[in-house]
Amino acid sequence: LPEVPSVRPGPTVPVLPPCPDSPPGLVGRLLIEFTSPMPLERVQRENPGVLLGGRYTPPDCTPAQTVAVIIPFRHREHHLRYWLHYLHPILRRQRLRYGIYVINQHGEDTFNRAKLLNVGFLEALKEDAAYDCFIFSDVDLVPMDDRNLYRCGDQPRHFAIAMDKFGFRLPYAGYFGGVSGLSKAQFLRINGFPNEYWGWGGEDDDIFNRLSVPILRISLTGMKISRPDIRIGRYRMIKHDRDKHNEPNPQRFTKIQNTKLTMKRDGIGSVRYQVLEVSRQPLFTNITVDIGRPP
Ligand code: UDH
Repeated sequence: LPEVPSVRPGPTVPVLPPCPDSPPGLVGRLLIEFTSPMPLERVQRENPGVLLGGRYTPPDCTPAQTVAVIIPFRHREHHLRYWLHYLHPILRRQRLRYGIYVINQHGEDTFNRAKLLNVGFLEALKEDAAYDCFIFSDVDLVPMDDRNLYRCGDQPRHFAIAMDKFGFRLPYAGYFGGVSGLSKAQFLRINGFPNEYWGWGGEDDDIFNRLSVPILRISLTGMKISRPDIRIGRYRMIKHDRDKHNEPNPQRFTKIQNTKLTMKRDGIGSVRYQVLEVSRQPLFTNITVDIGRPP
């Protein structure tokens, strides 16, 4: 018979109850504005419970998931301050165990949002293998309702469905931009995101296509995107001009026709990059990365 390991009596650790499905203490609709200046010191002062690197664990319950929030980034420090100011209290009220990862593209070559998101997925997992839910958020999008819960479900989730700039509607049925969430398993099932969309546009449609293609040839097991109620999935976008080095990508229209073919070779399995710096700030982890340039 195998030997039964002896259990040493240790100090008793109080076991917290599971966090409730509907967190108490949510406030619903929020007032969001981007006019008053937002010093980082103020945001830090307002969020003493957030640990170095932007990590947080609810003190009173055990969450079912561990959520990594991944933000594609370059030269948007003033947006990030508003984002942190609004999102930390919201995520806390939502009783999430989470970490914030700002994936900062090094240099001035063409921006590549989806590749940065792939990097964020891998780097967050390197830091904490417990992450099982990934929320991908643009830095300029703030939810107007804290009932829009930043967690993963049995289907991929699109959160930013009613943005002010689109008249609080989906711009088109297959829109998957702005803020989305996938479990680790859902993300891996579609080989992550494309690495080959340089410049603005198309990468979110490619992700939508990846999620929508049948997974098995014989049956329609493509995933079905889940969305919040249109009254709850409302967002304010911080107004800005087009960034330098993120011009609309003229190849995007033809590329999104070919997702079914390209997704097998282009994705999380083929992403190449070099991390230049990981810096744990009080409210987020900054990862500066060289992701190369368009061919
Ligand atoms: N991003 C950066 N830096 C950049 C480019 C993009 O951080 O230089 C990130 C950021 O998280 C941003 C996201 O990528 O929220 C998406 O890029 P975007 O904000 O440029 O895309 P969006 O569709 O705007 O929101 C397009 C330009 C609209 C110009 C309209 C002028 N009236």
